[in-house]
Amino acid sequence: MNQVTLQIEGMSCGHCVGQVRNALARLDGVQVRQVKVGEADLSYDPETLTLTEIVEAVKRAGYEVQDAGRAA
Ligand SMILES: [Cu+2]
Repeated sequence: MNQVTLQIEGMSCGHCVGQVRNALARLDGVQVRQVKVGEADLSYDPETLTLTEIVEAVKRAGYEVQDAGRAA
């Protein structure tokens, strides 16, 4: 599993957090670790899906990923 932290633009409240969490949790191969306003920590299986697909899922939920850096 790869760990990644997404910096997400457009989130402002608990509703946004729920939307992003749901969008991520629906993806096969993704384990959501923490979602807060502006940021999502997750693990994903690179053999199941790519980081690009994860970013696209966040976009479809209505938010922009500013940065998808590897977590330390
Ligand atoms: Cu909101």
